Amino acid sequence: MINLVLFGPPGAGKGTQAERLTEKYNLVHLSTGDIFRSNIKGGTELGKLAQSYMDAGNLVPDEVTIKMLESEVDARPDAGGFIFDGFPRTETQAKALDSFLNSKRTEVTMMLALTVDDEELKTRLLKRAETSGRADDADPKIIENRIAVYKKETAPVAEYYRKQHKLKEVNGVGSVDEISRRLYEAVEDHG
Ligand code: B4P
Repeated sequence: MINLVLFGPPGAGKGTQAERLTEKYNLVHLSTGDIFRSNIKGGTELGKLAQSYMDAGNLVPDEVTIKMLESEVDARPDAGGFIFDGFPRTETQAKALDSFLNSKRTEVTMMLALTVDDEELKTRLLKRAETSGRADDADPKIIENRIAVYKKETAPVAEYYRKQHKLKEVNGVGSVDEISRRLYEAVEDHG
């Protein structure tokens, strides 16, 4: 079983690359951002709770996010492996994921961390705002906040996996195909 954590700042291309990795390695793709957005669209209680955090560019509280992720994993007992896209985003989430997967006698295989500079992130997100309809993409101040939250709360998660010798950093600047190739190499290098 292979379980990949796809990591990186907002707009690094996690969603874009997760689709390709999912297909290539026959994994189940779980994007916490997508799950929250579909709950917002469906008007569920979870969506109502998540919306104010997301629109402001803040993280949804750990307790809610962890519970949601675990029930998504539990709903797919036949999965051959997962790609966690946008999760974990805090050290508390990372620890919860470890103990949850351990209880299922599996573990995170590796974290693939996309590195992209701040200017490129802002350009990509503002461009996406033209078509995404996402409030968190449209306002440069909210984008700044998302990047700041990433640096303060999320970036330390990479160190958590580095200590476990599971961190692979991949240059996230270039064409989508080039980046996919770098990611496949990183996965296959692991053996
Ligand atoms: P996410 O949905 O995870 O979104 P993201 O950080 O915006 O984006 P991603 O990196 O996937 O970008 P994409 O591929 O689309 O999170 C949104 C919010 O949800 C968070 O702020 C938070 O509030 C909440 N949330 C989610 N998970 C949570 C958690 N675990 N805990 C708490 N809260 C959580 O790429 C961006 C753009 O770049 C696209 O337009 C794409 O076309 C373009 N692009 C991609 N690759 C490119 C390339 N190589 N070159 C040029 N452009 C490229």
